[in-house]
This record gives sequence, structure tokens and C-alpha cells, in this order.
Amino acid sequence: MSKTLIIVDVQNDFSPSGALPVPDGDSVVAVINRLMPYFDHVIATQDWHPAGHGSFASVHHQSPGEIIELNGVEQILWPDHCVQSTWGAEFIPGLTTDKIEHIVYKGSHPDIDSYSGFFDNGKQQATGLNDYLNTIHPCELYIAGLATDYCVLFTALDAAALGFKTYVIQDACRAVNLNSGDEENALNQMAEAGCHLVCSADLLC
Ligand code: VGL
Ligand code: ZN
Repeated sequence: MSKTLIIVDVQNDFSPSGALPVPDGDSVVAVINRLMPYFDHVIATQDWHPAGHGSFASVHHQSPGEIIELNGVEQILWPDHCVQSTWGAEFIPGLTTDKIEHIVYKGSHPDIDSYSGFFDNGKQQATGLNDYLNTIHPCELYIAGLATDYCVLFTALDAAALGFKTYVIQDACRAVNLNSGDEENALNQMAEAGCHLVCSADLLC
């Protein structure tokens, strides 16, 4: 069974100085760098929005955090973030990228968000990640990155639902925590879905 690390959205806009800051988000970089040599495959996702994406509060003249319906799907509005080919969409500096063999770009459709690395939020379109993983079958997945309560959560839930043995490396993830308890809630949801919650120290041996 080969081990595949999926690095979720370790991008400048999710670092504490970014447009959609995840508290302490940049600290996952060192943990992920230390883990990478232990994996057979390393894949990264990038949130990759066009300017004026439907998840941006500015487009709707509303405030970040408000909830609307976008294409029939409930959508939390965010500050403009991870616009394609801008600084905010780049990997956080210091992340070792030479082992990353494949990058999944998501959230590119103007009117639908994509928290999961596998499917958009309406489950209408696949990103190709599952097809890619099937070329290295059988593999088990280890998920790390940002943010625990959004893109890590939905990527892990889809991974488990697709039948992958899925591990979430807790200390290699950080949460937005719009509401207190969101992180804990996300961890509980992933555990209930059959994901194994582990720490990087369990893997570094
Ligand atoms: C994310 C909110 C909006 C994430 C992406 O990477 O967790 N969160 N877009
Ligand atoms: Zn986004």
C-alpha cells in the first residue's frame, strides 16, 4: 500500500498575513516539510479562483461571513482570496515543492466554490484527483494543510466516501474557526466518517 500525502491549500492568502488569514496557518509548512520524505507520493491542491469569483463577498456587495445561496448551494462569503496567478494563490514560501508530483486546481468555475480537492461544493464536477489517485492504486491518503474546518474537512470526507483509507494529520492542519468550536466540530465529523486522526510524530519513525 503506497502512502500519498495530500497538501491542501498551503497558500499565501491563508497565512496570517493573507487575505483570508488562518491563525497560525504558516506553521504547517515546517511540519509538512518534515513529513514529505516519508511519502511515496505527494500531491497538492490550490484554491484557484478567477477574479470576481462567486464566493467573494465583494461581488455581492456583502460582508465576509454572510451566507447566501450560490447556484442552489449554500455559500459562506469570503474576502477576495487565491485569485489565479497572484501572490495570494502561491504556495507559502518555505514549503518544499520538489516532491509535489501533481497539483489540483479547484474553485476555478466562477459560480461554484470547491472546498474539497475531489468535487465542487455542488458535487457536479470532479477535479480529476480521484482519477489521478486511481493510477497509483492502491494507496492510502494522509491529509494536511488549510483549513481544517473547510478544505481539509471536505477533502477528507470525500476521500473516505470514495473508499480511501484516510488519515488526517492534526498538527499539520490549522482551522479558520469563524465560530469557536469549528475546528473541534470538523475533527469530530472526520472521525465519524471513518478518517483516522493522527499526529505527525506518529508518522516520523
Ligand atoms: C478555503 C475558504 C474559502 C480553504 C478556501 O482552503 O479552507 N476556505 N476557500
Ligand atoms: Zn476559496
